[in-house]
Amino acid sequence: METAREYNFDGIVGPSHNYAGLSWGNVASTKNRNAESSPRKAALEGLAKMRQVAGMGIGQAVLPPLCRPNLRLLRQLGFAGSSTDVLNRVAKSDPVLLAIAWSASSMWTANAATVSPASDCRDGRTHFTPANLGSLLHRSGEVQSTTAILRAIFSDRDHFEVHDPLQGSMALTDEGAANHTRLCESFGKPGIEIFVSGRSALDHSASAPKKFPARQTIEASQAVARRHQLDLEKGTVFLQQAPDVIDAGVFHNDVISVGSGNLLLAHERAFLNQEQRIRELQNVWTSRYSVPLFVETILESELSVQDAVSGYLFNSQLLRRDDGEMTLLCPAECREMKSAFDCTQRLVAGDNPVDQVIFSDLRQSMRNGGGPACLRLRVVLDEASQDAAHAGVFWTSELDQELVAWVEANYRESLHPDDLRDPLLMDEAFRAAESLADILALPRDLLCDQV
Ligand code: SUG
Repeated sequence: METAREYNFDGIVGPSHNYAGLSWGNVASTKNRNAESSPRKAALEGLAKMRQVAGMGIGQAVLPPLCRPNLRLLRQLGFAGSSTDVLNRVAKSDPVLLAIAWSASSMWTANAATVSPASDCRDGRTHFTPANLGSLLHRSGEVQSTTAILRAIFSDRDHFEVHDPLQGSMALTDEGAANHTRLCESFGKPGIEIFVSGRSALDHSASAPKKFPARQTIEASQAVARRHQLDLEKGTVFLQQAPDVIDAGVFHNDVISVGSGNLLLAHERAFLNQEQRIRELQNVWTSRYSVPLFVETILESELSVQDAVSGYLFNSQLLRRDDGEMTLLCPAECREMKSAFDCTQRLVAGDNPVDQVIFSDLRQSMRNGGGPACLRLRVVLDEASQDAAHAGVFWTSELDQELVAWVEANYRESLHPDDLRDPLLMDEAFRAAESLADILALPRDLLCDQV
Protein backbone atom coordinates (compact mmCIF):
# COMPACT_ATOMS: atom_id res chain seq x y z
CA MET A 1 0.00 0.00 0.00
CA GLU A 2 1.48 3.35 -1.10
CA THR A 3 1.78 5.97 1.63
CA ALA A 4 2.37 8.76 -0.87
CA ARG A 5 1.22 9.66 -4.38
CA GLU A 6 2.97 11.26 -7.30
CA TYR A 7 1.28 14.43 -8.55
CA ASN A 8 1.94 15.76 -12.02
CA PHE A 9 1.94 19.54 -11.81
CA ASP A 10 1.29 20.52 -15.41
CA GLY A 11 2.01 23.99 -16.69
CA ILE A 12 -1.04 25.73 -18.09
CA VAL A 13 -0.03 27.10 -21.49
CA GLY A 14 -0.06 30.89 -21.42
CA PRO A 15 -1.98 33.16 -23.83
CA SER A 16 1.16 34.29 -25.66
CA HIS A 17 2.29 30.81 -26.79
CA ASN A 18 4.29 31.48 -29.96
CA TYR A 19 7.14 30.23 -32.13
CA ALA A 20 10.15 32.52 -31.97
CA GLY A 21 13.02 30.09 -32.52
CA LEU A 22 14.65 31.14 -29.27
CA SER A 23 16.19 27.83 -28.19
CA TRP A 24 19.49 27.14 -29.94
CA GLY A 25 20.06 23.38 -29.74
CA ASN A 26 16.34 22.58 -29.64
CA VAL A 27 15.67 21.42 -33.19
CA ALA A 28 11.89 21.91 -33.16
CA SER A 29 12.17 25.47 -31.83
CA THR A 30 14.60 26.44 -34.59
CA LYS A 31 12.59 24.70 -37.30
CA ASN A 32 9.30 26.41 -36.45
CA ARG A 33 10.66 29.90 -35.99
CA ASN A 34 8.08 32.51 -37.04
CA ALA A 35 5.33 29.97 -37.71
CA GLU A 36 1.82 30.95 -36.68
CA SER A 37 0.79 29.44 -33.33
CA SER A 38 -2.56 28.76 -31.73
CA PRO A 39 -2.46 29.66 -28.02
CA ARG A 40 -6.03 28.44 -27.57
CA LYS A 41 -5.37 25.07 -29.14
CA ALA A 42 -2.12 24.71 -27.17
CA ALA A 43 -3.82 25.38 -23.84
CA LEU A 44 -6.72 23.06 -24.64
CA GLU A 45 -4.32 20.28 -25.68
CA GLY A 46 -2.55 20.66 -22.33
CA LEU A 47 -5.82 20.52 -20.41
CA ALA A 48 -6.87 17.42 -22.36
CA LYS A 49 -3.66 15.66 -21.30
CA MET A 50 -4.33 16.53 -17.65
CA ARG A 51 -7.86 15.11 -18.00
CA GLN A 52 -6.44 11.92 -19.51
CA VAL A 53 -3.99 11.47 -16.60
CA ALA A 54 -6.44 12.41 -13.87
CA GLY A 55 -8.98 10.05 -15.46
CA MET A 56 -6.59 7.17 -14.75
CA GLY A 57 -6.71 7.99 -11.03
CA ILE A 58 -3.22 9.52 -11.08
CA GLY A 59 -2.37 12.65 -9.10
CA GLN A 60 -2.78 15.79 -11.18
CA ALA A 61 -2.42 19.48 -10.41
CA VAL A 62 -1.65 22.68 -12.29
CA LEU A 63 0.93 25.43 -12.23
CA PRO A 64 -0.19 28.78 -13.62
CA PRO A 65 1.56 30.39 -16.58
CA LEU A 66 3.88 33.29 -15.79
CA CYS A 67 2.63 36.75 -16.59
CA ARG A 68 3.87 37.95 -19.96
CA PRO A 69 5.25 40.13 -21.45
CA ASN A 70 8.17 40.10 -19.04
CA LEU A 71 8.29 43.86 -18.49
CA ARG A 72 10.59 43.41 -15.52
CA LEU A 73 13.22 41.97 -17.84
CA LEU A 74 12.67 44.68 -20.47
CA ARG A 75 13.01 47.41 -17.84
CA GLN A 76 16.21 45.79 -16.62
CA LEU A 77 17.47 45.94 -20.21
CA GLY A 78 16.86 49.68 -20.30
CA PHE A 79 13.41 50.05 -21.85
CA ALA A 80 11.65 52.69 -19.77
CA GLY A 81 8.24 54.30 -19.38
CA SER A 82 4.71 52.96 -18.96
CA SER A 83 3.92 49.35 -19.85
CA THR A 84 2.77 50.46 -23.30
CA ASP A 85 5.88 52.62 -23.79
CA VAL A 86 8.12 49.69 -22.89
CA LEU A 87 6.30 47.40 -25.31
CA ASN A 88 6.34 49.96 -28.14
CA ARG A 89 10.01 50.75 -27.63
CA VAL A 90 11.20 47.16 -27.67
CA ALA A 91 8.90 46.37 -30.62
CA LYS A 92 10.50 49.17 -32.61
CA SER A 93 14.11 48.41 -31.76
CA ASP A 94 14.52 44.67 -31.22
CA PRO A 95 12.03 41.99 -32.36
CA VAL A 96 14.09 39.21 -30.75
CA LEU A 97 13.94 40.85 -27.32
CA LEU A 98 10.24 41.42 -27.90
CA ALA A 99 9.74 37.68 -28.47
CA ILE A 100 11.91 36.85 -25.46
CA ALA A 101 9.73 39.01 -23.25
CA TRP A 102 6.57 37.36 -24.56
CA SER A 103 7.76 33.76 -24.38
CA ALA A 104 5.24 31.38 -22.81
CA SER A 105 8.07 28.97 -21.98
CA SER A 106 6.96 28.57 -18.35
CA MET A 107 4.48 25.97 -19.67
CA TRP A 108 7.32 23.39 -19.55
CA THR A 109 7.22 22.89 -15.82
CA ALA A 110 9.73 20.02 -15.93
CA ASN A 111 12.14 22.96 -16.05
CA ALA A 112 10.55 24.88 -13.18
CA ALA A 113 12.45 23.15 -10.39
CA THR A 114 14.10 20.00 -9.11
CA VAL A 115 11.97 18.31 -6.48
CA SER A 116 13.11 15.76 -3.90
CA PRO A 117 10.38 13.88 -2.03
CA ALA A 118 10.39 14.11 1.77
CA SER A 119 11.42 10.47 2.19
CA ASP A 120 14.72 11.13 0.37
CA CYS A 121 15.64 14.21 2.41
CA ARG A 122 17.35 14.08 5.82
CA ASP A 123 14.95 16.58 7.40
CA GLY A 124 11.85 14.70 6.17
CA ARG A 125 10.54 17.66 4.18
CA THR A 126 9.95 17.97 0.42
CA HIS A 127 12.71 20.13 -1.10
CA PHE A 128 12.41 22.30 -4.21
CA THR A 129 15.16 24.17 -6.01
CA PRO A 130 13.66 26.48 -8.64
CA ALA A 131 15.81 26.20 -11.78
CA ASN A 132 17.75 29.32 -12.77
CA LEU A 133 17.49 28.33 -16.47
CA GLY A 134 20.56 30.47 -17.01
CA SER A 135 21.49 29.09 -20.44
CA LEU A 136 18.87 31.04 -22.38
CA LEU A 137 17.68 34.59 -21.82
CA HIS A 138 13.98 33.91 -22.43
CA ARG A 139 14.03 31.08 -19.90
CA SER A 140 16.20 32.78 -17.28
CA GLY A 141 13.45 35.37 -16.87
CA GLU A 142 11.16 32.72 -15.36
CA VAL A 143 12.84 31.92 -12.09
CA GLN A 144 11.86 34.91 -9.97
CA SER A 145 8.12 34.44 -10.53
CA THR A 146 8.37 30.64 -10.44
CA THR A 147 10.01 30.81 -7.02
CA ALA A 148 7.25 33.09 -5.72
CA ILE A 149 4.52 30.78 -7.07
CA LEU A 150 6.12 27.64 -5.62
CA ARG A 151 6.47 29.41 -2.27
CA ALA A 152 2.78 30.34 -2.35
CA ILE A 153 1.65 26.80 -3.17
CA PHE A 154 4.09 25.01 -0.88
CA SER A 155 4.16 27.60 1.89
CA ASP A 156 4.02 25.29 4.92
CA ARG A 157 7.59 25.13 6.20
CA ASP A 158 6.81 22.04 8.31
CA HIS A 159 6.42 20.12 5.06
CA PHE A 160 8.23 22.05 2.36
CA GLU A 161 11.45 23.91 1.69
CA VAL A 162 11.49 26.01 -1.47
CA HIS A 163 15.13 27.07 -1.77
CA ASP A 164 16.45 30.13 -3.50
CA PRO A 165 17.56 29.26 -7.02
CA LEU A 166 21.27 28.67 -7.59
CA GLN A 167 22.94 31.90 -8.62
CA GLY A 168 22.77 32.61 -12.32
CA SER A 169 26.40 31.88 -13.15
CA MET A 170 27.65 29.99 -16.22
CA ALA A 171 29.10 27.45 -13.80
CA LEU A 172 25.75 26.69 -12.20
CA THR A 173 23.25 26.57 -15.05
CA ASP A 174 20.35 24.44 -13.89
CA GLU A 175 17.35 23.20 -15.89
CA GLY A 176 15.48 21.45 -13.09
CA ALA A 177 13.65 18.15 -13.27
CA ALA A 178 14.23 17.73 -17.02
CA ASN A 179 17.66 16.43 -15.97
CA HIS A 180 16.54 14.52 -12.90
CA THR A 181 14.78 11.19 -12.46
CA ARG A 182 13.82 9.34 -9.33
CA LEU A 183 13.71 5.57 -9.08
CA CYS A 184 12.06 3.94 -6.08
CA GLU A 185 10.40 0.83 -4.79
CA SER A 186 7.39 2.83 -3.65
CA PHE A 187 6.78 6.58 -3.81
CA GLY A 188 6.71 7.12 -0.05
CA LYS A 189 9.97 5.29 0.71
CA PRO A 190 13.53 6.53 0.11
CA GLY A 191 14.44 6.45 -3.57
CA ILE A 192 17.50 6.87 -5.77
CA GLU A 193 17.71 10.25 -7.45
CA ILE A 194 19.52 10.38 -10.77
CA PHE A 195 21.01 13.73 -11.76
CA VAL A 196 22.13 14.11 -15.37
CA SER A 197 24.38 16.93 -16.51
CA GLY A 198 25.80 17.92 -19.87
CA ARG A 199 29.11 19.50 -18.89
CA SER A 200 31.42 20.37 -16.05
CA ALA A 201 32.18 24.03 -15.45
CA LEU A 202 35.22 23.40 -13.28
CA ASP A 203 36.84 20.31 -14.82
CA HIS A 204 38.17 21.55 -18.13
CA SER A 205 39.35 18.09 -19.19
CA ALA A 206 35.78 16.71 -19.11
CA SER A 207 34.10 16.10 -22.46
CA ALA A 208 31.41 18.50 -23.65
CA PRO A 209 29.33 19.05 -26.79
CA LYS A 210 30.90 21.07 -29.61
CA LYS A 211 27.93 22.56 -31.38
CA PHE A 212 25.00 23.08 -29.02
CA PRO A 213 25.02 24.25 -25.40
CA ALA A 214 25.00 21.74 -22.54
CA ARG A 215 22.42 23.42 -20.36
CA GLN A 216 23.07 21.63 -17.05
CA THR A 217 26.38 21.60 -15.21
CA ILE A 218 27.41 18.82 -12.84
CA GLU A 219 28.26 21.51 -10.29
CA ALA A 220 24.62 22.66 -10.32
CA SER A 221 23.32 19.09 -9.97
CA GLN A 222 25.66 18.36 -7.05
CA ALA A 223 24.65 21.57 -5.30
CA VAL A 224 20.96 20.66 -5.61
CA ALA A 225 21.61 17.19 -4.17
CA ARG A 226 23.51 18.68 -1.22
CA ARG A 227 20.96 21.36 -0.39
CA HIS A 228 18.13 18.80 -0.63
CA GLN A 229 19.93 16.79 2.06
CA LEU A 230 19.98 13.62 -0.02
CA ASP A 231 21.92 10.50 0.89
CA LEU A 232 24.96 11.15 -1.31
CA GLU A 233 26.27 7.59 -0.91
CA LYS A 234 23.25 5.41 -1.55
CA GLY A 235 20.51 7.79 -2.65
CA THR A 236 22.04 9.65 -5.60
CA VAL A 237 23.66 8.82 -8.93
CA PHE A 238 25.29 11.40 -11.20
CA LEU A 239 25.40 10.67 -14.92
CA GLN A 240 26.71 12.68 -17.83
CA GLN A 241 24.82 13.00 -21.09
CA ALA A 242 26.80 11.79 -24.11
CA PRO A 243 28.07 15.04 -25.71
CA ASP A 244 27.33 13.88 -29.26
CA VAL A 245 23.62 13.45 -28.53
CA ILE A 246 23.42 17.00 -27.19
CA ASP A 247 24.92 18.04 -30.53
CA ALA A 248 22.18 15.97 -32.22
CA GLY A 249 19.45 18.00 -30.49
CA VAL A 250 19.04 16.30 -27.09
CA PHE A 251 19.03 19.57 -25.15
CA HIS A 252 17.65 17.98 -21.96
CA ASN A 253 18.06 14.44 -20.66
CA ASP A 254 14.28 13.94 -20.77
CA VAL A 255 14.55 13.91 -24.57
CA ILE A 256 16.53 10.63 -24.39
CA SER A 257 15.56 8.89 -21.16
CA VAL A 258 12.74 8.62 -18.64
CA GLY A 259 12.40 6.74 -15.38
CA SER A 260 9.92 6.09 -12.61
CA GLY A 261 9.46 3.49 -9.89
CA ASN A 262 11.60 0.48 -10.75
CA LEU A 263 11.93 1.22 -14.46
CA LEU A 264 14.50 3.24 -16.39
CA LEU A 265 13.97 3.63 -20.11
CA ALA A 266 16.91 5.06 -22.06
CA HIS A 267 18.38 5.17 -25.53
CA GLU A 268 21.65 3.25 -25.78
CA ARG A 269 23.49 6.50 -26.64
CA ALA A 270 22.05 8.61 -23.81
CA PHE A 271 24.93 8.62 -21.33
CA LEU A 272 28.70 8.71 -21.29
CA ASN A 273 30.15 5.23 -20.44
CA GLN A 274 26.59 3.98 -20.39
CA GLU A 275 27.08 0.25 -19.82
CA GLN A 276 29.38 0.74 -16.86
CA ARG A 277 27.23 3.47 -15.30
CA ILE A 278 24.07 1.38 -15.60
CA ARG A 279 25.89 -1.54 -13.92
CA GLU A 280 26.81 0.79 -11.05
CA LEU A 281 23.20 1.95 -10.81
CA GLN A 282 22.04 -1.68 -10.67
CA ASN A 283 24.51 -2.30 -7.82
CA VAL A 284 23.23 0.69 -5.82
CA TRP A 285 19.70 -0.52 -6.44
CA THR A 286 20.27 -4.13 -5.36
CA SER A 287 22.08 -2.96 -2.21
CA ARG A 288 18.83 -1.22 -1.18
CA TYR A 289 15.82 -3.04 -2.59
CA SER A 290 14.63 -6.61 -3.00
CA VAL A 291 12.50 -5.96 -6.09
CA PRO A 292 14.30 -5.87 -9.46
CA LEU A 293 15.19 -2.69 -11.34
CA PHE A 294 14.18 -2.90 -14.98
CA VAL A 295 16.43 -1.04 -17.38
CA GLU A 296 15.01 -0.96 -20.90
CA THR A 297 17.58 0.17 -23.43
CA ILE A 298 16.41 1.24 -26.88
CA LEU A 299 19.00 0.53 -29.56
CA GLU A 300 20.02 2.92 -32.31
CA SER A 301 18.95 0.21 -34.78
CA GLU A 302 15.41 0.33 -33.30
CA LEU A 303 15.12 4.11 -33.02
CA SER A 304 17.81 6.52 -34.17
CA VAL A 305 18.73 9.46 -31.95
CA GLN A 306 17.42 11.66 -34.75
CA ASP A 307 14.00 9.94 -34.55
CA ALA A 308 14.10 10.16 -30.76
CA VAL A 309 14.54 13.93 -31.16
CA SER A 310 11.73 14.34 -33.68
CA GLY A 311 9.21 11.83 -32.25
CA TYR A 312 9.98 12.40 -28.53
CA LEU A 313 9.44 8.78 -27.42
CA PHE A 314 11.56 9.35 -24.31
CA ASN A 315 9.60 12.47 -23.40
CA SER A 316 6.67 10.23 -22.57
CA GLN A 317 5.22 10.07 -19.08
CA LEU A 318 5.69 6.82 -17.19
CA LEU A 319 2.61 6.65 -15.01
CA ARG A 320 2.47 4.12 -12.20
CA ARG A 321 -1.13 3.16 -11.59
CA ASP A 322 -2.67 1.95 -8.32
CA ASP A 323 -2.38 -1.67 -9.50
CA GLY A 324 1.41 -1.22 -9.60
CA GLU A 325 1.69 -1.49 -13.40
CA MET A 326 2.61 1.39 -15.67
CA THR A 327 1.08 3.29 -18.55
CA LEU A 328 3.34 5.07 -21.01
CA LEU A 329 1.74 8.31 -22.20
CA CYS A 330 3.42 9.22 -25.48
CA PRO A 331 3.11 12.19 -27.82
CA ALA A 332 0.81 11.44 -30.78
CA GLU A 333 3.86 11.71 -33.06
CA CYS A 334 5.03 8.33 -31.70
CA ARG A 335 1.92 6.66 -33.10
CA GLU A 336 2.77 7.96 -36.55
CA MET A 337 6.49 7.15 -36.54
CA LYS A 338 6.89 3.43 -37.20
CA SER A 339 10.20 3.05 -35.35
CA ALA A 340 8.86 4.80 -32.23
CA PHE A 341 5.57 2.91 -32.35
CA ASP A 342 7.38 -0.43 -32.65
CA CYS A 343 9.42 0.48 -29.55
CA THR A 344 6.23 1.13 -27.59
CA GLN A 345 4.89 -2.29 -28.61
CA ARG A 346 8.15 -3.99 -27.65
CA LEU A 347 7.97 -2.31 -24.23
CA VAL A 348 4.42 -3.47 -23.60
CA ALA A 349 5.32 -7.03 -24.61
CA GLY A 350 8.56 -7.09 -22.60
CA ASP A 351 9.43 -8.06 -19.05
CA ASN A 352 8.90 -4.70 -17.33
CA PRO A 353 6.03 -2.88 -15.56
CA VAL A 354 4.65 -1.13 -18.71
CA ASP A 355 1.46 -2.85 -19.85
CA GLN A 356 -0.31 -0.01 -21.66
CA VAL A 357 0.54 2.77 -24.10
CA ILE A 358 -1.65 5.79 -24.70
CA PHE A 359 -1.12 8.86 -26.87
CA SER A 360 -1.75 12.53 -26.39
CA ASP A 361 -1.97 15.22 -29.06
CA LEU A 362 0.27 18.05 -27.90
CA ARG A 363 1.34 19.29 -31.31
CA GLN A 364 1.36 22.98 -30.38
CA SER A 365 3.85 22.40 -27.57
CA MET A 366 5.79 19.77 -29.53
CA ARG A 367 6.55 22.34 -32.25
CA ASN A 368 8.57 24.19 -29.62
CA GLY A 369 10.29 21.01 -28.42
CA GLY A 370 7.99 20.34 -25.47
CA GLY A 371 6.41 16.88 -25.13
CA PRO A 372 4.23 15.30 -22.42
CA ALA A 373 7.03 14.99 -19.86
CA CYS A 374 8.23 18.58 -20.41
CA LEU A 375 4.79 19.84 -19.48
CA ARG A 376 4.77 18.33 -16.00
CA LEU A 377 6.69 18.62 -12.73
CA ARG A 378 6.44 15.51 -10.57
CA VAL A 379 5.86 16.11 -6.86
CA VAL A 380 5.43 13.18 -4.47
CA LEU A 381 3.10 14.04 -1.59
CA ASP A 382 1.72 12.06 1.30
CA GLU A 383 -1.74 12.88 2.60
CA ALA A 384 -0.53 15.36 5.24
CA SER A 385 1.67 17.28 2.82
CA GLN A 386 -1.02 17.33 0.17
CA ASP A 387 -3.35 18.85 2.77
CA ALA A 388 -0.67 21.40 3.56
CA ALA A 389 -0.26 22.48 -0.08
CA HIS A 390 -2.51 25.13 -1.65
CA ALA A 391 -5.79 23.34 -2.46
CA GLY A 392 -6.75 25.54 -5.43
CA VAL A 393 -4.21 24.01 -7.82
CA PHE A 394 -5.25 20.35 -7.49
CA TRP A 395 -7.15 18.95 -10.45
CA THR A 396 -10.88 18.34 -10.17
CA SER A 397 -13.38 18.03 -13.00
CA GLU A 398 -14.90 21.37 -11.88
CA LEU A 399 -11.49 23.05 -12.12
CA ASP A 400 -11.01 21.48 -15.55
CA GLN A 401 -14.32 22.93 -16.76
CA GLU A 402 -13.49 26.35 -15.38
CA LEU A 403 -10.09 26.31 -17.05
CA VAL A 404 -11.53 25.28 -20.41
CA ALA A 405 -14.06 28.13 -20.19
CA TRP A 406 -11.31 30.53 -19.11
CA VAL A 407 -9.14 29.57 -22.10
CA GLU A 408 -12.07 29.91 -24.47
CA ALA A 409 -12.87 33.37 -23.10
CA ASN A 410 -9.32 34.73 -22.99
CA TYR A 411 -7.13 33.10 -25.64
CA ARG A 412 -6.61 33.98 -29.26
CA GLU A 413 -7.17 31.33 -31.89
CA SER A 414 -3.96 32.27 -33.65
CA LEU A 415 -0.89 34.36 -33.04
CA HIS A 416 1.67 35.59 -35.54
CA PRO A 417 5.06 37.00 -34.38
CA ASP A 418 3.91 40.48 -35.53
CA ASP A 419 0.98 40.29 -33.09
CA LEU A 420 3.46 40.49 -30.20
CA ARG A 421 3.70 44.24 -30.93
CA ASP A 422 0.04 44.68 -30.10
CA PRO A 423 -0.63 46.48 -26.76
CA LEU A 424 -4.12 44.94 -26.79
CA LEU A 425 -2.52 41.50 -26.45
CA MET A 426 -0.82 42.77 -23.31
CA ASP A 427 -4.13 43.93 -21.83
CA GLU A 428 -5.70 40.57 -22.70
CA ALA A 429 -2.82 38.68 -21.10
CA PHE A 430 -2.98 40.70 -17.86
CA ARG A 431 -6.76 40.32 -17.65
CA ALA A 432 -6.47 36.58 -18.22
CA ALA A 433 -3.83 36.29 -15.48
CA GLU A 434 -6.06 38.07 -12.99
CA SER A 435 -9.06 35.92 -13.67
CA LEU A 436 -6.93 32.78 -13.49
CA ALA A 437 -5.73 33.93 -10.05
CA ASP A 438 -9.37 34.05 -8.95
CA ILE A 439 -10.03 30.54 -10.32
CA LEU A 440 -6.98 29.07 -8.54
CA ALA A 441 -7.59 31.15 -5.37
CA LEU A 442 -4.11 32.65 -5.60
CA PRO A 443 -3.33 36.37 -5.12
CA ARG A 444 -3.84 38.45 -8.26
CA ASP A 445 -0.52 40.24 -7.87
CA LEU A 446 1.24 36.86 -7.77
CA LEU A 447 -0.02 35.77 -11.19
CA CYS A 448 -0.10 39.25 -12.69
CA ASP A 449 3.27 40.50 -11.44
CA GLN A 450 4.48 42.55 -14.41
CA VAL A 451 2.05 45.47 -14.36
O1 SUG B 1 13.70 25.24 -23.20
N1 SUG B 1 11.40 25.55 -25.85
C1 SUG B 1 11.77 24.95 -24.57
C2 SUG B 1 11.30 23.52 -24.51
C3 SUG B 1 11.50 22.93 -23.14
C4 SUG B 1 11.25 21.48 -23.10
N2 SUG B 1 11.43 20.99 -21.80
C5 SUG B 1 11.96 19.78 -21.47
N3 SUG B 1 12.60 19.05 -22.35
N4 SUG B 1 11.85 19.39 -20.27
C6 SUG B 1 13.28 25.03 -24.34
O2 SUG B 1 14.02 24.87 -25.31
C7 SUG B 1 11.11 27.41 -27.39
C8 SUG B 1 10.64 28.83 -27.37
C9 SUG B 1 10.64 29.47 -28.73
O3 SUG B 1 11.48 29.14 -29.57
O4 SUG B 1 9.76 30.34 -28.95
C10 SUG B 1 11.46 26.88 -25.99
O5 SUG B 1 11.77 27.65 -25.12
